Parts: sequence; C-alpha cells; structure tokens
Amino acid sequence: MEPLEETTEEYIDAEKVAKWFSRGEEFIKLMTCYRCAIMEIETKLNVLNAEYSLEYDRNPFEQIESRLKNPISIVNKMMQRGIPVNVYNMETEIFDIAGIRVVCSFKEDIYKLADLLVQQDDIILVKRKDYIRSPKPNGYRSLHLIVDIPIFLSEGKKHMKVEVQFRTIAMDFWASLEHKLKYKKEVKNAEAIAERLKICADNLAEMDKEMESIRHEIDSGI
Ligand code: 0O2
Repeated sequence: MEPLEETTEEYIDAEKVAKWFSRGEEFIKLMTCYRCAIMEIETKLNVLNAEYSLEYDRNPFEQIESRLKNPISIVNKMMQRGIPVNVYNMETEIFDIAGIRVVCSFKEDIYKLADLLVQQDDIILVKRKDYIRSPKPNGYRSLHLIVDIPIFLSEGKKHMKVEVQFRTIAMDFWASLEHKLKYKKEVKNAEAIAERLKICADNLAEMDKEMESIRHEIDSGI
C-alpha cells in the first residue's frame, strides 16, 4: 500500500477513518481518550508553572501547544514500520498520537519541569530521549518524554501514552524552520540549506548557554 498523502486537515470524518481502521467508532473513542490525556498533562504543567512562578517570580515555560496526530500520519507511520493498521496496534505501538510541546526560556527549566512531571506518582516514564545533550546530526535539540498517564472514564481507569517535547524558545524557532525543509517536497539547494541550519542550531545553542549565564549573574546580583 502506498503512503497516504499528508494533509493539514484538522478534522477527518469517521467514514474516511473507517476505511483504514476496521472500527471507525473505536478509533474516534481512542482519539477522545488521547485528548483527555493531553488535558491531564496540561493541567499538571500549568499547576507547576503557577507554583514555580509564585516561588521564583518567573515562569518556567512560555508556551504550551498540544496536538493529536493527524490520522493520515498515524496510518503512514504504522505502514512505514510494517505494523498492521488497526486500533489495537495504534494504541500499543504508536506513542506520539497525543503530543504536547512545552517551550521554555531556559534549558535548566526544561530539566526541572521534566523531573517534576515524571516524579508525580500517577505518571510513569516510558521513554526519555535527550536530544539536547545528544543533538541529532542535523542540529535538532529537544527533550522528548513518553509518559503514561491514567484518565478516569465512566467505565473506569485507562492508561494513555503522551509524548511531551520540551524545548527552549531558540530550539523551537529552529525546529519550525527545519520542519519546513523536511516536509516540503522540492526545495532548491536543500543540502546547502541543511548545512546552514546546522550552523544556526549550534549558534543558537551557544546563545541559550550565554542567556542562561546572564540570567544567573542577574539573579545573583553580581
Ligand atoms: P509530527 O508532525 O511532529 O508528528 P521513535 O518512535 O521514538 O523511535 P520517532 O517517532 O521519530 O521515533 O521519535 P522522535 O525522534 O522522538 O521524534 C518525534 C517527533 O520529534 C517528530 O514527530 C517531530 O515532531 C520531532 N522531531 C524529531 N526529529 C526532528 C528533526 O530532526 N527536526 C524537527 N523539526 N523535528 C523533529 P514526527 O512524527 O516526525 O512529526
């Protein structure tokens, strides 16, 4: 089966989805559970933000974005990995269907927030990928966590997986431009652009370091 054409459509109707998944209603129910899991994590992060800002007089994150993975991207990911497309495999094999991106000003806030989140006793850390300490060869930096969180439905508790990406503002700025290069089909001079982006990523990492050091100096009153 050929990969499906990616789309930016936010909403894809149940009938279309039912073509790929034998049970369209189960797919929609599962997506609703992912939406609930996103709400749970967002609440936890907002609580941490409120508490931290009260104590230290600054916000550990500037922005939170969340998204449910587009059904076409889910199907394509499963096909690329040779996983039969059905709702059970989708839930047990694909862990970034619910995604949250937390954008912080400083790198140390990323680690602080991530630790505070995974320390909570209803959260299980499933996977941690630190692309900040070990950036990707293209220069990509972010901390990725896959966490398991319970949601409470009328029929009982259900454990859901959510991917939480933590980045600085500079890393986020870089990743959104690089994303365009990755997903745009025909880009002239793609190789040269990739090299320039790598240089920008390294420069931005230096800038993040310097900004953090300046903040420390300001805070310590030197
Ligand atoms: P989208 O559109 O964001 O959903 P894994 O299953 O963990 O072995 P996977 O899924 O590639 O492998 O995980 P990884 O490496 O943690 O990357 C997951 C997401 O991180 C990607 O999701 C991107 O959002 C982001 N990401 C990873 N590498 C890069 C990169 O080099 N550049 C940019 N701009 N973003 C990156 P998706 O599914 O690719 O896309």
